[in-house]
Amino acid sequence: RRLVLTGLGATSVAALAPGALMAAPIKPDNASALLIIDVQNCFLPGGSLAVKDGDQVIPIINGIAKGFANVVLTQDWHTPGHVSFATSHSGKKPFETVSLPYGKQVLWPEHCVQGTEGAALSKDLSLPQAGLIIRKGFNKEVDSYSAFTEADGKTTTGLAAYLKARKVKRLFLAGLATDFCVAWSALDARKAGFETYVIEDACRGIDTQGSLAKAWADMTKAGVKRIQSSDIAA
Ligand code: VGL
Ligand code: ZN
Repeated sequence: RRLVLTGLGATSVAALAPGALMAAPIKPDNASALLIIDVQNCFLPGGSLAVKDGDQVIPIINGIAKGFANVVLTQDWHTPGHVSFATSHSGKKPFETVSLPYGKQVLWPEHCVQGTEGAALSKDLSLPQAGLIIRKGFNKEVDSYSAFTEADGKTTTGLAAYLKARKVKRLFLAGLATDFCVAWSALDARKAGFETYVIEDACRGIDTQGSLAKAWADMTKAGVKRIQSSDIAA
């Protein structure tokens, strides 16, 4: 037997109840956590590694966070002379790459140096319930885009164990930058077994040498769910 589906024309779609074709909103529960990546002055307009429109994520993040009991933030936290800085490699300019023992490293302008104003979290974030701030990239010879594992692929920050101890199963990510610290954190969240959502409009990317498209392709392949802040129940 054949099942024949008749097409729904534009008129009949419009006649459906409002919202009938929309997925149910996602409601954060006690097993959900919001992970806010690197909303620090260096990545905001005027900062040394400013992400275009990076400040636009702040009101979106503040809004979403109201629905989450569990909130964790990260802070990029480099030593002076960090290996990820172009100034640490003679003859190299920002956005060029070098080969390091753990692989290819993009070189950046100096940013998020420990204890500086540039490394501070934005004062416009409103996340009073946040329970943990995880610092990363403090090993001078190893970068750490990911909130979970340093770029050597093995040194853990302890974040997965913390979240598991707190019975978190679902992670929602937002912040800066989509194609580096957000993407690497989301990929590691999948590796650690979390159901993982990246809230696209609550992130902004750097997009150097095709990095933004590649990041989304890698995340999609790894089962990361790409959502918008409007998909989360208010
Ligand atoms: C980041 C480049 C260098 C990020 C951190 O937060 O995405 N990007 N350090
Ligand atoms: Zn960094």
